This record gives sequence, C-alpha cells and structure tokens, in this order.
Amino acid sequence: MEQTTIKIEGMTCNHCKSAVETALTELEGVSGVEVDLKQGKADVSYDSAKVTVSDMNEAVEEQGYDVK
Ligand SMILES: [Cu+2]
Repeated sequence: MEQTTIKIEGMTCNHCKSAVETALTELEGVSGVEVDLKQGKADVSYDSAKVTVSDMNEAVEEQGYDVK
C-alpha cells in the first residue's frame, strides 16, 4: 500500500470536495481518500500495482480541477 498527496487547485466548496473524493475513490486500486479543501490537497492510499498517480491526476482534471 502506497500513499501520495495530490495538490489540487480550484476546489472552492464541499461540492468540489466530494466531486474529487468520488472521482478518486472510483478508481480501482484506490483504498482511501481524504480531501482537504482549505489546503487544496488530497491524501490518497492506493495500490501501485493497480493505479498510478497520473491516473489519479487525470481523474481530478476530468472533474475540472487543476493538479499542481
Ligand atoms: Cu465547489
């Protein structure tokens, strides 16, 4: 199990927070997501055999947010 922190720009409210959480949680191999709205980041626990950080970045960008 690996952990990473994704820095995300553009989240402004709880809707944004849950959109990002849902998008990341839906990826196969992601087992835990904690989004910090104020700090603009998401802490993710994942299995690197099943999902990559760039998959996660893409999922966040698909929701309309920017990954730094
Ligand atoms: Cu929002």
